[in-house]
Amino acid sequence: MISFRREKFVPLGGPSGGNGGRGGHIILKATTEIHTLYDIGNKRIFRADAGGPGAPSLCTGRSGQDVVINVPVGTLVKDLVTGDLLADLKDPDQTYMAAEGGKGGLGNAAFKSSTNRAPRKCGPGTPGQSRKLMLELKLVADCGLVGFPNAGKSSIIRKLSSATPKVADYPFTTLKPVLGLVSVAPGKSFVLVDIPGLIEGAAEGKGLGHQFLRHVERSFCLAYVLDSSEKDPYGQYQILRKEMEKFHPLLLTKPKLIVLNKADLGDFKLDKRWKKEGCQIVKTSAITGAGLPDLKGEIRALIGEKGIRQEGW
Ligand SMILES: Nc1nc2c(ncn2[C@@H]2O[C@H](COP(=O)(O)OP(=O)(O)OP(=O)(O)O)[C@@H](O)[C@H]2O)c(=O)[nH]1
Ligand SMILES: [Mg+2]
Repeated sequence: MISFRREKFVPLGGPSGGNGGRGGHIILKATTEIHTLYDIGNKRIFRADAGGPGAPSLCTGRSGQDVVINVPVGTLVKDLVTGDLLADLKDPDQTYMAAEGGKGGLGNAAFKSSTNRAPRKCGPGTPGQSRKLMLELKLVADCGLVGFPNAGKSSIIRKLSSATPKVADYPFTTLKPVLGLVSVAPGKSFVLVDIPGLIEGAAEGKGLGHQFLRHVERSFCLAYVLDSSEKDPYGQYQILRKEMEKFHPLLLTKPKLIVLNKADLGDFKLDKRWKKEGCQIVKTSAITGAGLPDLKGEIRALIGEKGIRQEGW
């Protein structure tokens, strides 16, 4: 704004044009209230308001309203063009400045100097930032349930937590990951994640592929859920491990637990190879509930007291 103070009894009042306000920022904020990026996917362009113009009497323009985009905890922010990782929003309430609003221009009062006491110029504001970002969600759970389709992963998470993923007797019932909060003591809990089933060749795109494994990448430990009524659960376990290794070898180094589910379908002899490999085994039945308290206890022990979350997470 270019303006001059004009007032009775104040001759040569001097410049009084205020600066413009800054443009609104676009801010990403991690929240525990949502668990998917679906809503954000529907709206692809986010725009914040421009700042207001400066006004006479040294009034600065109003700032543009910031746009805060809520994203689930565990969202990675990447540059769409280069693919560089810009931020990892893994803590609740963590924020990332996705695009900064432009600065307001200077009013003529800002140009006042001892040699130019009546400047008739003002400065332009700067344009706001515009960026193309890619958001990727990697859920943050303490323990991931992995296994072949139909092994009973969803049935187990239903029994242990209040999550209610669909359970059915056909493969690939679960199509997207489901989080479940398992309480272990008053005010204390851990988070389980149920991901779609894996099959041999998932790394090459068979079944639902293996991209869901990224959701267990950050899990502290893994529970391999196997159908104990199948011919060779140990062989299945080896196949699973191979597929997981193809996704990321570090997955194999996570603390683990073997869950032989569907124990109600008959007594089975435990394969000696489990013992040889030193695998920790829990027999469960998601139908009768047998072994589930043990499973909960074992997962809790794997995670350790430090990893157990206080309520309010
Ligand atoms: N008898 C018996 N049946 C079970 C048990 N656990 C699960 N089932 C049944 O097995 C079928 C598959 O269970 P789900 O929980 O959907 O299996 P899932 O591993 O989540 O399968 P996907 O989502 O397809 O990967 C359902 O018909 C369940 O009722 C169990 O302990 N005993
Ligand atoms: Mg399932």
